[in-house]
Amino acid sequence: MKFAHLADCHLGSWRQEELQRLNFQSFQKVIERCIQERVEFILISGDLFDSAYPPIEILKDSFAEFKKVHDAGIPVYLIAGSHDFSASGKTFLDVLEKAGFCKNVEDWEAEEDGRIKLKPHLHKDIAIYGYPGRKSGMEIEDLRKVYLSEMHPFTIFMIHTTIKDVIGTIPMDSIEKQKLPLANYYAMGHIHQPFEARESNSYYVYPGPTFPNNFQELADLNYGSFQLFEIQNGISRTQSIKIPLKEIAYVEIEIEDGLTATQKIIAEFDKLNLRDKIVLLKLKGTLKQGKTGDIHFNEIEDFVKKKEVYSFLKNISSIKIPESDFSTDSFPTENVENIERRILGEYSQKNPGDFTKHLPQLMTALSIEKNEDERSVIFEDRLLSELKNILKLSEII
Ligand SMILES: [Mn+2]
Repeated sequence: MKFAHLADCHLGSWRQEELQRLNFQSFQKVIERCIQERVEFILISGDLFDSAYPPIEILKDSFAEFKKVHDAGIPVYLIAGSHDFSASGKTFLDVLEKAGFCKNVEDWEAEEDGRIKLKPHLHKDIAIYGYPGRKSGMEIEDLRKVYLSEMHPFTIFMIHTTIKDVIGTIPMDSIEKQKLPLANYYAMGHIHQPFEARESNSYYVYPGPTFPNNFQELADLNYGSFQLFEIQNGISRTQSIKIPLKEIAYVEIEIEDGLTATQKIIAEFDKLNLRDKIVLLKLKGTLKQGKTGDIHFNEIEDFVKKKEVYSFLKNISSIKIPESDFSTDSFPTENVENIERRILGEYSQKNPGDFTKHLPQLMTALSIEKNEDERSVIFEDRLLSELKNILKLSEII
């Protein structure tokens, strides 16, 4: 018995066209490899798409890949992640399932005593259970109440969440793996980093994203990956498979002067062979003179283009400016999500009440955009049903 486990494909996530393409190619390679390896089935542990309503182009290409898997006779079992989840329960994963290209294995029942009973999907004598991810780690509370309805010779539990072992000391919501119901293989997603642990008869696996999703992940992981699991003559083993596509050139430069930084960076790049590589420029240091605005990034971009780079990304978030010079046009050192979370936290403290707990979900729901070609009524319906769900209103005018 052999199966493949992937997660966090985030199809449609990159803004840069060439990285978007690479993200998809990496997914294609994974699918190709799964077919070559003649796996018995494929597990996708959430965040297949970067949003619940991916762009048409991405859908078109994704469906073509799922068709290949389908024609090869390989079933795909999946759950929604924190990105392709929607409170209304309507996502493109449903469309994929209706087309017969996958089976969403989330199946549960809330019981009167507050416990959540999961029901398996059976693949021969293998039981596959699944519980979806939620925005902002909201699935963690639920997972503490979850139990599996039946015992099977081999049990797989698909979840999109954070287990404590993987984050170490980082203060972040997580669940202890001992709190999860007993299974043989925990097919996990959400943490964008390959991770594998074995304890007696259980494997805990994060396969890592099928392609890195941002500057830092490109720097840390270089490539995408997925996991293969095999049992042969009673012996089980797992293997992380890397998908190398383009070489990464990570260049860290310390600058002190915004006015001369452009030349310094270009001189540094001039020494390197950057051809067909993904170039990651990380700037750090404290500016004693000039501003980050004085760095001519367009000049730098023109230069690396001449060196035929595949893609060029920069990160200036580690540059410090002396405090006296601090002005509002400086760059943000904190990401938007963190700022929002902090402001919401402060607001909730000043305004205690039941409503505030809905705010993070409401903000996410209200940030959805009308799709191109989507009729306004349908968009409104989609929006309202999300809101109704969050606020648990059965009637809304
Ligand atoms: Mn993810």
